[in-house]
Amino acid sequence: MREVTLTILKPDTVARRRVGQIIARLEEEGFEIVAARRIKLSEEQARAFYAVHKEKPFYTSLVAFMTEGPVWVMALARDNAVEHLRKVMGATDPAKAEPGTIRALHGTSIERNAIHGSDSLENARIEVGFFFSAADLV
Ligand code: 3AN
Repeated sequence: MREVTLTILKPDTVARRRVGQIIARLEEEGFEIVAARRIKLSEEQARAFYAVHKEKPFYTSLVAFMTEGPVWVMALARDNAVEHLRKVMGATDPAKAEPGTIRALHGTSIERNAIHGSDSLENARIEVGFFFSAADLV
């Protein structure tokens, strides 16, 4: 089934000029970029986006990292998009991610792990809606 999921190319990816390489990989994997925007998350946006983690010890640091510089937010379409993106991203900790995955290739720590991907279809709908309106998804 064709699904739309949300990815964020995180501040580490933008700062290290890895955006092009990662977009090329996503297109090779069959994703269509149906919306994309470069933004700098406000602290309020980052806190809201990661609200599920607000009790975690890494929450404050995560919000600081996600707001330290610009990111690319993108809506990606493909069959089975949610699960396939998670597979291509690899595990949260780049040191434990399968070789060849985006996090293994481009992540540098469990926090600075290059890319975000929605973890369920329900969350994908919420997260795409966080950044894009229906009219943006062309
Ligand atoms: P994923 O992004 O693989 O779904 P989550 O949802 O558990 O992982 O975590 C959200 C983000 O929080 C991660 N992408 C990473 O940047 C950061 N994070 C997760 N676990 C840790 C941790 N133990 N220490 C620091 N940062 C973490």
